[in-house]
Amino acid sequence: MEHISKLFGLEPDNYSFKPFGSGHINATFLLESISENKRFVLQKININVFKKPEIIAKNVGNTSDFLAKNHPEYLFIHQINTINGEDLAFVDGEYWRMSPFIPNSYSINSVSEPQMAYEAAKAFGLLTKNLHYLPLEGMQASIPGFHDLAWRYQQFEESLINGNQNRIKEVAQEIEFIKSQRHLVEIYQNIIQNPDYPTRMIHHDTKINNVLFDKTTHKSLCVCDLDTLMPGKIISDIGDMVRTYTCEESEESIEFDKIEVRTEYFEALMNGYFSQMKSLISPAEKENLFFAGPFMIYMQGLRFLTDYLNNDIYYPVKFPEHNLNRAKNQRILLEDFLSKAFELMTIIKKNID
Ligand code: ADP
Ligand code: GN1
Ligand code: MG
Repeated sequence: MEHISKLFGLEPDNYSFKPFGSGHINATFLLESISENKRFVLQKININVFKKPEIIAKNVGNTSDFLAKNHPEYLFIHQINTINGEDLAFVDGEYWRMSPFIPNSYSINSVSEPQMAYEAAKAFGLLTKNLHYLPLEGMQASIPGFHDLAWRYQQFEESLINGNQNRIKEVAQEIEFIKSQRHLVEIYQNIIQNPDYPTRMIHHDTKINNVLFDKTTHKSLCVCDLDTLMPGKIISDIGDMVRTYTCEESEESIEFDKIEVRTEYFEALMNGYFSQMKSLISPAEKENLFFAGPFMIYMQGLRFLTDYLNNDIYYPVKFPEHNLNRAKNQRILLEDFLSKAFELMTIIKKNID
């Protein structure tokens, strides 16, 4: 830590370090000055997941420059360069990046008031709105195939062949559920193959703890966790909001009887998102908005189950059934979402017509 903070121009003796946040992928630390009111967020990039960290730095850097020029009032968490002018510090085979800590901010892991869903969705809508005219040339995928549902399904099928045979036998019901929803992969493929469906700069990880709220007003301040900011489809962002804002419980919960879609939260998130995006959404995007929720809930459940069958090689687990519980949680959420299809479609229509 001492060496890394020096690379970013900070005197280590003047700072305290502590682990921060509850993300699955990177290691995040808060650096707090002992004598001044200065704070920074330092992150070690998980290079098993992000094989080319320089792509993250380029995507975030280009976006930051575009926003500074075209939307200077917009709060975007920029990267702090090292004393050598690089956007990443490379130390002992690991990549580190640093950003300013947004003062007076906090994040949450589940949503307890519709207003929070509204605020968070508004923050992601504003980001997509401000990036509407961002040129995508030179932007690359920081994780190739990240939200490619067909590829994720293929990985699931591979885990059924090469995975833990005992686990495969024990969770036949969960496996059958994933197979029974295979048609979602086809809907996804139709979207991807539709030349009229736009590609935009998309956050790709809009879960609730990636929004920073103001401690005083409780309004959304900005979004964080920009590692997967890359070209993609709007269903990724809308879908992950549906997945994480509409349910009272987070994906970690085993209170399965509480896993359900709260329609008033769904409505609040649609209101928030379309308060920004209504005039910019294309006809092709409008047509497939209902699919966003099932797409992301299904993909997340499928990813958790695949990881369980592969002996937990991707998501950190605290006990053997952890990934299985997460997959069950997402299965129940998807079943509930689909059972409320009519009501949810009516809410979507109200927001875009
Ligand atoms: P992960 O990839 O591990 O999810 P995040 O970038 O989401 O990492 O950071 C973890 C948590 O740290 C976030 O949920 C948020 O609470 C907090 N955080 C991240 N960046 C900032 C920042 N610049 N200012 C304030 N809080 C931040
Ligand atoms: C991971 O890093 P974090 O915790 O924000 C994952 C997302 C999943 C999420 C599920 C790079 O996000 O895709 O939706 O866990 N990120 C990556 O909680 O795989
Ligand atoms: Mg995060």
